[in-house]
Amino acid sequence: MNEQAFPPLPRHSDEERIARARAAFERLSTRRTCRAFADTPVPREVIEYAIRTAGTAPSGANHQPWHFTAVSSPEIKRAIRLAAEEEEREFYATRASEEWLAALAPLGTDHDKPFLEIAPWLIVCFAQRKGGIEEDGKASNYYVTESVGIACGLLLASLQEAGLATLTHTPSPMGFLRDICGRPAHEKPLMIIVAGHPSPDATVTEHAMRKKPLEQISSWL
Ligand code: IYR
Repeated sequence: MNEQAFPPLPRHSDEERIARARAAFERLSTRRTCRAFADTPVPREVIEYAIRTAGTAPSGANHQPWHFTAVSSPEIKRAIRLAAEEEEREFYATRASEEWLAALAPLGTDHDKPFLEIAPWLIVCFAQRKGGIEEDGKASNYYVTESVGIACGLLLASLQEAGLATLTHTPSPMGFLRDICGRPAHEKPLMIIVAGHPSPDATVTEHAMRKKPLEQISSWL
C-alpha cells in the first residue's frame, strides 16, 4: 500500500486551540437560514472554493459520491423556480400532513420561492447512488446520504466563512432537478443550497433563533 506521513497540523498550545475552536464557533454559529436574497452578484471563484471544500469531506470508501451543479444562468434558475413552485404548491395544498404544516408554521414558508430566481447562485447537490471513485456508474457507493450530508455541511460552513447567506431548500419531490441539470438517473438530488447576499429586508423568525444549548445536545461519559 502506498502511504505518506500524516499531514502536519499547526502546533498550537491548548490555550490557542481553545481560542481557535471558540472563534470558529463564534463565526459559524451566526449562520441563520436566509429566505430573502438580494440579486447582488457573487464571484464564481467563491463558489468554486466552497465546492472544493465540500469535496474534501470524508465519505464511504472515499468514493466521494457527490456532484454539485452550480447554477447562475437566469434561464435555468427560472426553470428551477417554476418546477419547484409547482411541486411546493401541491405539497402545501395536499401532500403535507396537518402535523407537518403545523411544524412549518413558525417558519412562515409557503409555495412562493422567489429566491430561486433572485439569489445569484443555486448549488444543486446530488448524491451518486453508484459509481465509485472512478464514477463508472456501476461500482457500489457506501453511506451515500451520510457522506453527501457532511459535504453539504462543509459547503454551508465555507459559504458562511466567505460572508454569504445560505438556505438549504428541499423541494419535495425534487426529481425535476436531475432533468434540468442534465444529471444521470443514478444521481439523486438531495438539496439546493441557495447562496448570496441577504436582501436588506430579510428577517429571521424567533423560532429559527432558538438553538439547543450544549447541555441538551451532548452527554459526557
Ligand atoms: N420544502 C418545503 C417545505 C419545507 C419543509 C421543511 I422540513 C422545512 O424545514 C422548510 C420547508 C419548502 O421549502 O417550503
